[in-house]
Amino acid sequence: MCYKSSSMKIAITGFSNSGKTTIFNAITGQRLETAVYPSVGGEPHLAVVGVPDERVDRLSAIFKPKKTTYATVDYIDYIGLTRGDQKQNAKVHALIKDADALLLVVRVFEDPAVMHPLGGADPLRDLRSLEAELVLGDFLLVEKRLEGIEESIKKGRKEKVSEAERTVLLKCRDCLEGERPLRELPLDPEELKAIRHLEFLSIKPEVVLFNVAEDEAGGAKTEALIQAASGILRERTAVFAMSGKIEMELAQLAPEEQKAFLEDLKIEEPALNRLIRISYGLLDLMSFFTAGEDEVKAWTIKKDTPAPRAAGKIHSDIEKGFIRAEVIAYDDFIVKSGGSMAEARKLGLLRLEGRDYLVRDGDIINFRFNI
Ligand SMILES: Nc1nc2c(ncn2[C@@H]2O[C@H](COP(=O)(O)OP(=O)(O)OP(=O)(O)O)[C@@H](O)[C@H]2O)c(=O)[nH]1
Ligand SMILES: [Mg+2]
Repeated sequence: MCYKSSSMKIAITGFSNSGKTTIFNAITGQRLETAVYPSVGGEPHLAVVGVPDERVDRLSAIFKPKKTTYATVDYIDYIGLTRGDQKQNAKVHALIKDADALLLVVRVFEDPAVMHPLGGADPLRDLRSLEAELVLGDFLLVEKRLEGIEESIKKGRKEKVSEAERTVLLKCRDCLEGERPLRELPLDPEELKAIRHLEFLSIKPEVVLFNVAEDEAGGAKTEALIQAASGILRERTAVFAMSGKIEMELAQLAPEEQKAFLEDLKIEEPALNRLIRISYGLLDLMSFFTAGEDEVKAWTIKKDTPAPRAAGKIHSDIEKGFIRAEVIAYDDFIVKSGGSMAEARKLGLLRLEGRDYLVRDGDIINFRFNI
C-alpha cells in the first residue's frame, strides 16, 4: 500500500477504539462508520482538508471573488497501534511513516459499550504507552540499520557505509534507549539529512488530542489532564482536548444549523478549527494570500521562504521571471487601509520587495514577473 501526495500530511494514530475515525469524520465532515470493536485491517481513509482561516473569509468578503481557496492539509486515518504487538504496529508504521506530523488520539471518554484495548480508561497511561510504542518502533529500526552497516563494514563494502549516518544513528540509539522520542534529540540539518530516509515516527511533531466525554471539553478535570500531559511531552508537541463525538455531529450539520448550534452554546467556532490550525502551525507552515476578483487564495509555505520560491508555488514561470513582489501585511490592509487596495496605495502601505525578501505569515502579495 502506498500513498503519495505533494501536500503536507498528518497521520491520525493512537490505540484502537480511541476515536480516531470519529475525529477523522469531524475533521473531514465525512460519515465513515465507527464501531465498538477495533478495526484490524482494511484500507486507510484519506482526505484533503481546508485550514479554517478567518483572514481568508474576510478577504473573500472584501474582494467577492468567483472562488475562495483555503490552505489544505491531507489527513490519514488507519487502524490503531496495539500495545506490545510490534508486527501489527509495523503495519501502521509503514503506512504513516511519510506523514509530516502525528495526531495522537488518546481516549478519555468512558463507555462500557466501547471495548477499551487496555482494560479501562487511563489517559496518562495510554499516552505513555503510545509514546513508548513509537520509541520502540524507531529503536528497532535503528538497530536494524546499524546491523546492516556493520555487515557492510565486515564485508568490506565501504561504498555502502556512511560514517555520518552511523554517527547520528548511535546518538539516536542513546536517545531511544533512554526512552525519549527522537524529536527531543538536538540534530543539525546535516544530521537530519543523514537519517531522513529512515522516516522515524518519534521524530515527527505531534499533537496529542484527548478525546473527552461530551460534557467535559472545558472542565477542570480536562485542564488537569492537559497540565499533566505537558509534563510528559517536551519539544514540538501540542496538547488539545475536545469531544470527538460532538465535533463529528457538528461537522455533519448544514452550515446554517451549525451556526445556530454554536450560537446556542455561545461558542465562537468549533474546537475542531482550532485543532486544525494548531496542527498546521506545528508543521512550521504559514500562509500568504493572493487576492483579486477571480480568486482569494491562501498558499502554504514553510517559514523563511524567499519571495521567488513562494511565487513558484503559484507557477514556475512566476518564479523564473520574478521581478518584484508587491506586498501588504494583512493587518495593515484591514486596519490601516480599511480593506481598500486603492487606499493602501495612497497611504504607501504597499511595499516593493526583491528576491531576498522572506515572506511573512499573512502577507497579501501581487507578484510582478516577466516571461
Ligand atoms: N461515548 C463516546 N463514544 C465515543 C467517543 N468517540 C468515539 N466514540 C465511540 O467509540 C467507538 C470507536 O470509535 P472510532 O472512531 O471508530 O475509534 P477508532 O479509534 O477509529 O477505532 P479503530 O479504528 O478500531 O482503532 C465508536 O463506537 C464511537 O462511537 C466519545 O467522545 N464518546
Ligand atoms: Mg478507526
